[in-house]
Amino acid sequence: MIRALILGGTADASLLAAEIARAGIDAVYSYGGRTRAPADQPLPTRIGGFGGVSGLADCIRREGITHVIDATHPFAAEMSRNAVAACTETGTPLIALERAPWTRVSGDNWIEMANINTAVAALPDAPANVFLAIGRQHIAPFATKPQHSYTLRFVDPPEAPLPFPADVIVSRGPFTLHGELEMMRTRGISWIVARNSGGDGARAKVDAARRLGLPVVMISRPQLPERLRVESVAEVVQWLGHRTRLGA
Ligand code: 3Y8
Ligand code: NAP
Repeated sequence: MIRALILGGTADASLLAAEIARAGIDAVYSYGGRTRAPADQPLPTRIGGFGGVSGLADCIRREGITHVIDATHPFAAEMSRNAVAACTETGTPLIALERAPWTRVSGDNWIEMANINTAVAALPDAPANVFLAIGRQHIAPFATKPQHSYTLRFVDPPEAPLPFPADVIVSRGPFTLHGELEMMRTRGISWIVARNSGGDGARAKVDAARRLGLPVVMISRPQLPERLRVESVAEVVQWLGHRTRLGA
């Protein structure tokens, strides 16, 4: 009897949850508890960390989980690493639902950097109008370049003082090309910093930057351990041994 644990928190994870609920597969959806009001899911939902690898392994045993689906974000590296370790420890089948990274197309002006710290170095010394589209958790390193005027975008209003003066847009996405063009034009944005999240929910800013001829500091994804990885909901549902209406 299948009982799946979905490590969620992304648009793809929501699509997967809908398909799993429709197929009548027994499953639990899991959020890390990063946002105040995460989207409702059509499955029993838990919110908050597990307590590391051992906490996740205990949850798998306690809940009688037979399959784990890592549908977290490509930058949720610690969760993904813990999932590999806990599933190895408990002998639980694991699959990752992970969208392909965005690839540069003609007209893109990307400066590809390995991580946030090197991304700061990629910004010019001369003052610029920088849109940091990387959320809330990893903005502190940009305090080392206070000459720029920064626009940030958070899911929830900031609770703590910001590490540097900045204008904060509060919006959870997904975002549209029209909305991104409007925002960048009215704010006179001249540089963008983004993570290569992939997927459609956040790529509008990359398309808008191309349209406006703006440079994008594109932060590459962290290295993750080897694990079974697919890019479609249908492949996950098939892996669970079910057929889907998605025609797979
Ligand atoms: C809590 C669940 C949906 C899902 C929306 C996707 C699309 C918008 C792109 C920009 C980039 C960013 C950020 C982003 C994207 C979708 C998707 C995606 C980027 C929610 C969600 C949770 C989170 C956590 C949050 C992080 C933050 C990152 C904002 C829900 C809305 C910047 C990643 O305040 C915080 O602590 C926020 C933390 C991790 C990165 C960061 O370091 O700040 N996502 N985002 C999940 C949980 O608790 O388990 O609230 O409903 C999900 C979505 N985020 O319904 O369509 O790709 O799936 N999320 C990045 O790409 O750099 C926004 O602004 O252009
Ligand atoms: P992370 O740094 O990889 O994980 C840090 C810790 O948060 C994990 O070790 C785990 O705590 C807990 N955690 C993370 N995701 C969880 C989940 N889905 N269910 C239960 N616990 C979870 O994670 P993150 O990058 O902060 O991402 C947190 C959530 O936001 C994830 O659901 C992710 O899909 C979503 N998200 C992240 C990004 C991003 O840019 N990182 C973008 C969009 C959505 P314990 O060790 O205590 O188990």
